[in-house]
Amino acid sequence: MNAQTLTFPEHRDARGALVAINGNKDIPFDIRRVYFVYDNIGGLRRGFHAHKTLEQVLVCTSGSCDILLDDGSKIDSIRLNQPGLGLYIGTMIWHEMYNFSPDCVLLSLASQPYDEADYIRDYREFERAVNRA
Ligand code: T46
Repeated sequence: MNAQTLTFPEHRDARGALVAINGNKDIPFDIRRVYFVYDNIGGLRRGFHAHKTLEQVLVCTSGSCDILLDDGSKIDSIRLNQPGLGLYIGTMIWHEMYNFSPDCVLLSLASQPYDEADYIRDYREFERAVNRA
């Protein structure tokens, strides 16, 4: 599957903790956009799409959530629950985010600016595209 977990070192001292994520070093692309989702309603899911060209790394900087990953032939689920744990999601991976804790802040480091044309939001269209590949 074109997705994998990544770990980032935590710099902890008497003041607290710090995690640094360097584009093209700790993650396999240059970071061109950052966004985050928060105030999520625990029972509701987000996502329900795949990206044609966008690569992303998701990190729960606070709280936790689960990410469903589907490449058209295999389904996986990853729990993000530490600021030093990232999830790389490459192209053509259907993903859904769910089980948000009330304090969850889900950060995305993205390889491209926002472009709605890069989204496949219809699951049938996604299946057709990956089965053609
Ligand atoms: C993804 C998952 C993990 C913008 O205006 N700019 C942006 O950069 C983004 C990401 C979104 N938006 C607008 C578009 C919608 O009106 O924010 C609204 C919510 O976006 P969406 O419904 O796509 O949110 P999610 O949580 O379903 O998906 C987001 C990202 O869009 C997506 O790329 O992979 O998080």
